Amino acid sequence: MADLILALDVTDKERAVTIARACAPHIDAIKIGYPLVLKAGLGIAHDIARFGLPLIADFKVADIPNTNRLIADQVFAAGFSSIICHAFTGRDAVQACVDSAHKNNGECYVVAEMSHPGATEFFHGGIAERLAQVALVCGADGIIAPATRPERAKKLRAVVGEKKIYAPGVGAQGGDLQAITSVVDGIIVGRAIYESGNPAYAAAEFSRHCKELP
Ligand code: NUP
Repeated sequence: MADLILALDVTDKERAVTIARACAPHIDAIKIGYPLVLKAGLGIAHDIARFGLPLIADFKVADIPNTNRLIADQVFAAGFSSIICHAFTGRDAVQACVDSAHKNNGECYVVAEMSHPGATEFFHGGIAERLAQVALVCGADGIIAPATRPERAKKLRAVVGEKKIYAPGVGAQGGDLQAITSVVDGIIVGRAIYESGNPAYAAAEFSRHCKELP
């Protein structure tokens, strides 16, 4: 049993709203990031938030603490409920995001390991585990771990215990839904939903699998 989070990376505003509306009954949260916000503006957050789902800002924030705080404050003022940040910047920088999130009754998720093939270049060899530790020490609400490597998500589960793990990489990136769903708290799916001929149907199918599995 895992949540289904739609990664809404379409860049056309009207299309984004149409897909969000159609998928809303079948999903648990919507994640938007640079592709949509850079095209449609930050105000898109309000347009999407009206569907009543938690809205995750995937800006992978990675700056000095003061700038992280300024970014995070804008994200929450715009109507987002969560923010994703990087942790290689160090504890103080992550803490700034976590503090802004909690001050705004929101959540902060820390990237522990990314899902693409090149992520093994720097995230392996103990680094992802250390980044997950930073998430714990800073009181973050959870981490991002790769659906493309369920065995790595399991290793990171051992580090973060009951903190939430959200996993992107199912569908277009080749991750196996069955293998990851029992390990994490939510799967993040983009193209396999929004590029399908029928996004609402695709979302409903992913959701059915997410909720069926133990
Ligand atoms: O490690 C990560 N991998 C990843 O794909 C961390 C992410 N935040 N993402 C995001 O998840 C990525 O930017 C995209 O928004 C979504 C996956 O989309 P798709 O591959 O299902 O289309």
